[in-house]
Amino acid sequence: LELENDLRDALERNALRLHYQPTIDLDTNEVIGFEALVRWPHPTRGMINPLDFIPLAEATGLIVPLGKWVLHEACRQAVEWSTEAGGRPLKMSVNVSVRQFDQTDFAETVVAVLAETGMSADCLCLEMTESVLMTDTEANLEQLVRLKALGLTLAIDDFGTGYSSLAYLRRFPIDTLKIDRSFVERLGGVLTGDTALTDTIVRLGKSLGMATVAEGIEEFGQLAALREMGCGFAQGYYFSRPVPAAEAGRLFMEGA
Ligand code: G
Ligand code: G
Ligand code: MN
Ligand code: NA
Repeated sequence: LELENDLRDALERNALRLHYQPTIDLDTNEVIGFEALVRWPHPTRGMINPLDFIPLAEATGLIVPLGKWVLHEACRQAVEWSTEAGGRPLKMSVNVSVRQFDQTDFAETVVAVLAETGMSADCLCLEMTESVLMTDTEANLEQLVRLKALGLTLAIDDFGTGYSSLAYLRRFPIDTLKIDRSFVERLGGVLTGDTALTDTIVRLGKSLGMATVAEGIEEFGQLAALREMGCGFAQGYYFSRPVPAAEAGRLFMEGA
């Protein structure tokens, strides 16, 4: 309860921060954008990892205002960097919880944030886990269709770790598969199947006309294997950890 009050307080005092991890285009090797990842610098407990407060925020409903803050700040920052770079487009990815999708006015919230920040819809990607697709309700589908109609990119995060069937992939207007890092991790492995699963996901994405983003690349060998497979985009410590805004801005200006 104390942590819940602290989090509420941090949100009200604008004390949360975003870190940004670059997304690399594997064709050009350029930084084309970032994934925004929330951080909580706690006054006495130090930096609290999202894994230690997102579940609390979800359980208490705080994720709704918190998620809106993240969306707003990420869009505001994207517009600022893009403007500083002479209008070079920047793709910003934001993680969205099921609890946020469950809000009937979620699409309106997104529209409002785009208007407030001047962010172009086609520069924003919303990442959701397969759990959103597993909640196979009409309301959910309608929500995704409305978001898609705004011109946003919709991505499935941690793809391959949930239970979404291929049928769901056709039913929902998904643009991008983010290949979970557990698959990427095994790319250096020697066991049969270590590369086959990743290869299959990349092919699946291609055949459905979806972009593929590999997560968690840490070694050159993994990068080389993914390039060979034709994976389009990449993130991971090999390129950069999630970094504070000032550093991310420099990475974007340098382009690499
Ligand atoms: O940033 P890593 O640094 O530790 O993130 C851990 C987990 O927290 C990831 O699964 C990531 O998707 C999630 N996460 C990070 N930022 C956000 C956010 O703003 N909203 C939601 N819903 N999840 C987030
Ligand atoms: O679930 P999601 O993909 O949003 O989670 C992003 C999480 O993955 C963040 O915690 C981020 O710090 C972490 N991450 C990003 N790149 C790497 C990597 O190369 N290796 C590892 N181990 N974690 C990574
Ligand atoms: Mn993510
Ligand atoms: Na992920």
